[in-house]
Amino acid sequence: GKEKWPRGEEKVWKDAMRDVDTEVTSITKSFVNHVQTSLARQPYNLDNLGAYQAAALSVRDNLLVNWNETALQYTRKAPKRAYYLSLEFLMGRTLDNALLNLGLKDQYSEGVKKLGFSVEDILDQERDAALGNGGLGRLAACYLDSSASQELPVWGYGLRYKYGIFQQLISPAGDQLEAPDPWLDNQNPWELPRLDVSYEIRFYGQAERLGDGTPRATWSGGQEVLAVAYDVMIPGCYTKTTNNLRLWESKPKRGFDLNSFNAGNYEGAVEASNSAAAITSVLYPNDHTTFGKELRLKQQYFWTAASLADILRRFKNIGKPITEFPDYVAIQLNDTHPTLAIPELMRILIDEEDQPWSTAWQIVTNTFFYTNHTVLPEALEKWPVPLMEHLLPRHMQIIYDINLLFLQSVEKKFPGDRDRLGRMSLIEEGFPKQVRMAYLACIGSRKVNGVAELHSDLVKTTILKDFVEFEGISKFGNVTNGITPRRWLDQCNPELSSLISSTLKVDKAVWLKDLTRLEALLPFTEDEAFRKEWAAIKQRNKERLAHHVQTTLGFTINTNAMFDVQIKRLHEYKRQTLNILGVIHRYLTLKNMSAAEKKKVNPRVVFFAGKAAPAYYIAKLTIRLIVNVARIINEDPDTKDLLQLYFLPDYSVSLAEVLIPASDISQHISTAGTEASGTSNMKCSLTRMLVDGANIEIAEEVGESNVFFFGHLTPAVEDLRYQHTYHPTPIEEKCPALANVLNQVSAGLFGDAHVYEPLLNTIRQGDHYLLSDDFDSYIAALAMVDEAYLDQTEWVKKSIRTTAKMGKFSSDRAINEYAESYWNIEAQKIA
Ligand code: CJB
Repeated sequence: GKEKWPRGEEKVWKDAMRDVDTEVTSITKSFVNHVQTSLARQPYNLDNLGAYQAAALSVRDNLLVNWNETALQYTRKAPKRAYYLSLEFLMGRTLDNALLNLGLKDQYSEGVKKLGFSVEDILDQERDAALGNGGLGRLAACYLDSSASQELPVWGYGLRYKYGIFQQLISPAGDQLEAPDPWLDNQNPWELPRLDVSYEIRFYGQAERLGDGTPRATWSGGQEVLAVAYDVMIPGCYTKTTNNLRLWESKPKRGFDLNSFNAGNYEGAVEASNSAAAITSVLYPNDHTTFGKELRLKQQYFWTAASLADILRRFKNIGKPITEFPDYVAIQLNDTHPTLAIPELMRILIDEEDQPWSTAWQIVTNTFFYTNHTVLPEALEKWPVPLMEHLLPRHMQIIYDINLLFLQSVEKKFPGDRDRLGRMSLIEEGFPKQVRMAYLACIGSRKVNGVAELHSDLVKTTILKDFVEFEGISKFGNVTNGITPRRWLDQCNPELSSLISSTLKVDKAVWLKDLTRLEALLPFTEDEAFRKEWAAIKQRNKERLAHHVQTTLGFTINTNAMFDVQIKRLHEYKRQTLNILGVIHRYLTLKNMSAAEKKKVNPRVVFFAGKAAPAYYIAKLTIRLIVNVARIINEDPDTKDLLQLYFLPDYSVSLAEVLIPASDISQHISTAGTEASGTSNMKCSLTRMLVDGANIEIAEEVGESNVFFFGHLTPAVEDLRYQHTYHPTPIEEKCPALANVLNQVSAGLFGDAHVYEPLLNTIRQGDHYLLSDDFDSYIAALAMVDEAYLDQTEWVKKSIRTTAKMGKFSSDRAINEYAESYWNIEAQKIA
């Protein structure tokens, strides 16, 4: 039938349009006003997308008032500020988060309902801002939320990629396919273009030392492009503080080369313009890998140079001498991606501000802070010297100068230790020579930290060991990661949030900003009514996920089963392969069970979600195996009531928001010592895991009885790898259960007999990630989980206890540690 227009109550529409003084709220008026003016749409036939845009613009008006107020006060009071430089910000959606932080969700829900819309449908129209790959990018987003919520003067700086992380599709054969993510196609109401804020950024050209006894040089020629600012509002939770995330877009300095055009060369005329625009066109979809790609290096310089120019301009407005720069500015380097900021600030101070070398170095090393996010060797950035010399000739000179002085001081402290000099040099010998960015970030920073206790210890004892010996231990610290409880509890699990508020009799405005308050839930583990409600909410969240999967993928999920999730980037070190081989083991075991035995089995649904880097062949093969195992076992009448398996395509922040509240157990099963921290382990309330990353600290907090450990520990890893290389034991002998699973896959139980050999061979030969060492203990841990789940009362108690003790893992705690121990900045009350 025909839809009724207008939707909702006609009188409300009319009153709002006429702007007469009725009960129509200001929210309704501003919504309708945006429909008519900003969107130029007929109010009477507005669709959900239009309604989303109108709601977003109306909420944005609220944010802008606070955002201006915040900026004004920062300018007036000129407190020390911190800047978070990250090549990735995995923001997800904004509208729901903004409504909750502003405390306006109920009013908006009510308002749009009268106009004929449901707030859920409207929220669902928003596309994720997916300007990141995984944990590192999501951490940056959580830190922005916490900075604003803790009223700290922190801005983010990043790139405005036209295409975010690719959309993941699964082919009929089970392979990952990548499609572009044109997230800006529907316009983005959350950004403000600042065409007035732009900087010229140079590449290539010639650098010439003045040779006048100063360290100065000139840098000229080459290519110049423009960096244009786009600002994204970052609202704090129940506070006026609304910070800024400034994203740079590249543009040609001159849109069009008129000379070429007049000479009949149209292509030449647009070429320069295209190559400038290409710099911010796409997010590199790699995780934990480095590629020596010129365009990636261009991105890094473009972004750090624009951000520094902007920061410097703001500092100069205060009117203080340049030597006081570190008293007003702290810059956090999120991994090594922004390390070029170090030679860039040196260049500005020396060539443009005419500072002596030692003063410049003093300023630099008091301004920057460096966070390392991984000790995996393949992830440590190195740039070929010839590429650097070509693209950034002046910076390469400066890096050589930094290195010379640095090695001289090492030689002074450790006279004659040639090996040490070679190990510590910023330049790695070889063909070609390469610049070691982690070392440059380390020596150019005031402090260096890892992201969990275990990981920070590894940083100090492995990759930066020589630097600890040279610079002293006090420069090296730890800030254990955290997650924002606003998005990962209040927003994605609203029923649990209100149960907590009503049980604690504390407003969420309080406990959401001091998550240690959750400890007061502990006594309620003994309250049966509370436990029932807790379990009922979990059940409804499982049904919500099942509904989502049903409507998007057409699968029917057994919601009476335990939901077991592994949701993260696909990587060999994260061992999704161990998980899928464990699922196959379970399947084979079930196939051999009698009907009576099966009665005692607890049904389980295993979910995988995550993207693989497009060029990561083994990771993609793992996805293919998961998809094809799912096809067989979900159709097998012998087992399908007891075991289901799903690979949910296109993992994203928004999908995580549905998956996480529905999970009974989550898997964090990386090889010991390889996962720096992990953050999904903090998002899922009950976790099973290995002694790795932040999991140890989680177990310390929540108690070992509430987690499931298995496998070898970090100190054993090196020895085991040595054994694999020099005294390998055949898998048949070492781990018959695993050998059997591998053989079944090889034999074609899941089709494509030959296809999986390269994946299986990573285990049969070398087994760098120690699957064969940990498999038996992993299976035993899974059995313990089954056992524990049978006692539902105890299980729910575990879940409550775990949640109650997760306070430490709020990103508010983490950001306050950075603010106090690193940046030395203070909260600013915005009146
Ligand atoms: N991480 O997401 C990435 N990408 C990298 O290239 C290197 C590390 C992750 O960073 C997270 C935030 O610190 C950590 O929780 C996670 O363990 C690490 O793999």
